Amino acid sequence: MKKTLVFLPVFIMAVFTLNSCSSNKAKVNPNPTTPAATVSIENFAFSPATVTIKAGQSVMWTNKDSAPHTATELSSLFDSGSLATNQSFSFTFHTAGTYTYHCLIHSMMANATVVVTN
Ligand SMILES: [Cu+2]
Repeated sequence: MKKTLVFLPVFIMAVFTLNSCSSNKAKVNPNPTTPAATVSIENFAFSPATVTIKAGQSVMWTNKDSAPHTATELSSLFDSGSLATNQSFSFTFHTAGTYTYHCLIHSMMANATVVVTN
């Protein structure tokens, strides 16, 4: 008997939490699905090897090779995982800086960078 009464206040709290979250969203990028820069992974290279964006914008990588590749930041800030042919990966950068990344599968695919400015 007592157990059923416990769940009601929890349910009411959950509804209130959901409502208060949706009304107070920070809008950094009004359309995060549109990347500010795109990088092709082609012929075992990142092209272009350096892209420059602003904080809050995103970069999209697309693998154009038949071999799988990754786009992996050196300290694992982002990691696409293994991308098959024509698969894409996007990442949004919130902090200015220079981010160096490589492909985990092919060691010669190194020293590509994303430059994020304020
Ligand atoms: Cu690779």
